[in-house]
Amino acid sequence: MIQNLSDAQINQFNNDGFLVIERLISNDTVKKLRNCFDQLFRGEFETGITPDEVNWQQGTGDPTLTRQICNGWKANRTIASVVTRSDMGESIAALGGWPGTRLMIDNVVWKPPGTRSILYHQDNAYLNWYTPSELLSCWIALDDTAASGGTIEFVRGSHQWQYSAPEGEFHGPKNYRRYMEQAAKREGVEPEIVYVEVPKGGGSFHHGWTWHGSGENKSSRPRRSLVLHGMRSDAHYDPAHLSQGTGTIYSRYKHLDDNLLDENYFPVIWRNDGYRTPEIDKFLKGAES
Ligand SMILES: O=C(O)CCC(=O)C(=O)O
Repeated sequence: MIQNLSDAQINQFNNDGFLVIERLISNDTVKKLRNCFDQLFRGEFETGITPDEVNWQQGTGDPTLTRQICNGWKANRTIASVVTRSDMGESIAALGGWPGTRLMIDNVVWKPPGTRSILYHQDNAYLNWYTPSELLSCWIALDDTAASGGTIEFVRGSHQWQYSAPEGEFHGPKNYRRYMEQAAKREGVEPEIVYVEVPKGGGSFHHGWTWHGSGENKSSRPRRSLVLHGMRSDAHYDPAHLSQGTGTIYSRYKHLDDNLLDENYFPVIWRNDGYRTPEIDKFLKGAES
């Protein structure tokens, strides 16, 4: 259970665009999640549902790349039990000043020793297929993290930089900081990079406009993390931009006759009036209906 965030933490988040937290989940949960990572990357999907983006599988995936799956929660109830936690939804809403939080997507990320970087990017730059197109994320480490192990890194204050269109190869680019450094130059500032170095079970929250990425894993230990990307509970599809950014994938869940985000795919995990998508808890128990 995450403790309620203090005003000082919320102010720090507003100034820096991120907030590091020493403990988000228990060591027991870390252990269970690591097993799920093994299953998902072997192609074992407990619920029978294939995650929305399967970017790496054992046997076929490029061994030099960081392994990544998006929306592992639909395939695996243990992953779902973490990324639909109401306390995480409440913390995200408190940091964003939102009425509530929906799960927009999760990321299952596994960076074995020697594997390559993930491009520096701003999450919101890919998301104008919904409005308000804001994202606020909780990144959870499943291993002790260090700069040399390719932990996530943020540029302090970069959520306040001017808009940059997304560019470059996301998985394993040669220079993972390239576009962030160009943006810093346009801004006229020297980027201040902060590495998230936490024990397993710790992590960070970040703003959707904060520049972030992660380097090569130069250590001898794996670096695994689970990310809950939250959107505002009152967000809806923007029909003018459905085919932009990750809308090419997630517009498939749009209703024919309205712009509502369907709670089966984007569940409300916490709202300030006490509402939470009722199907979540049935899904977690494995109930069919
Ligand atoms: O875990 C990483 O290396 C990157 C994760 C990421 O891009 C994100 O959480 O938005």
